[in-house]
Amino acid sequence: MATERTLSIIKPDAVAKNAIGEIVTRFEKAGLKVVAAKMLHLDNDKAGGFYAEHKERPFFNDLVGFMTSGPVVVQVLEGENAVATNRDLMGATNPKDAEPGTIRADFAETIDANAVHGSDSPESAEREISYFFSNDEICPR
Ligand code: RTP
Ligand code: MG
Repeated sequence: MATERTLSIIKPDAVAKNAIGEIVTRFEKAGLKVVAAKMLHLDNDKAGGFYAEHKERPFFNDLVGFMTSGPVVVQVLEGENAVATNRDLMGATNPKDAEPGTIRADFAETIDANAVHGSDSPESAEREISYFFSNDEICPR
């Protein structure tokens, strides 16, 4: 299996809960390495552009409002099967449906404020990584 990269965002609710470290620990314990990281306070254009695929959905404005409500931590995670590994660690979109022990089950209460984002395919990962990081901001190790 080839090494893969995925984009993770620790969302404003989890940052506000002071859970950055606990969430990163889960990535590291699962064998994912942080190869790029930055903290940002997204504006409407940056958050809306990131979630452009959901532009026509009824929840789009709430999603952008939430993602701009406070700082986020954006990271590139690298490892075997990184996209699927991260999605498994995250749990279902709605924390009420998330398996016990997943990040969303443990740190989130609602579908709107659900603690983390993770790329949903290797193709999305490539696009999302370049949306936030230039090549010289990524440090393979
Ligand atoms: P994400 O992109 O943030 O990792 O979440 P996801 O793949 O699990 O879910 P996605 O379908 O991409 O939706 C993006 C975010 O929009 C909000 N959402 N609300 N009210 C709703 O029915 C609804 N559906 C999605 C969630 O906050 C979700 O994380
Ligand atoms: Mg998604």
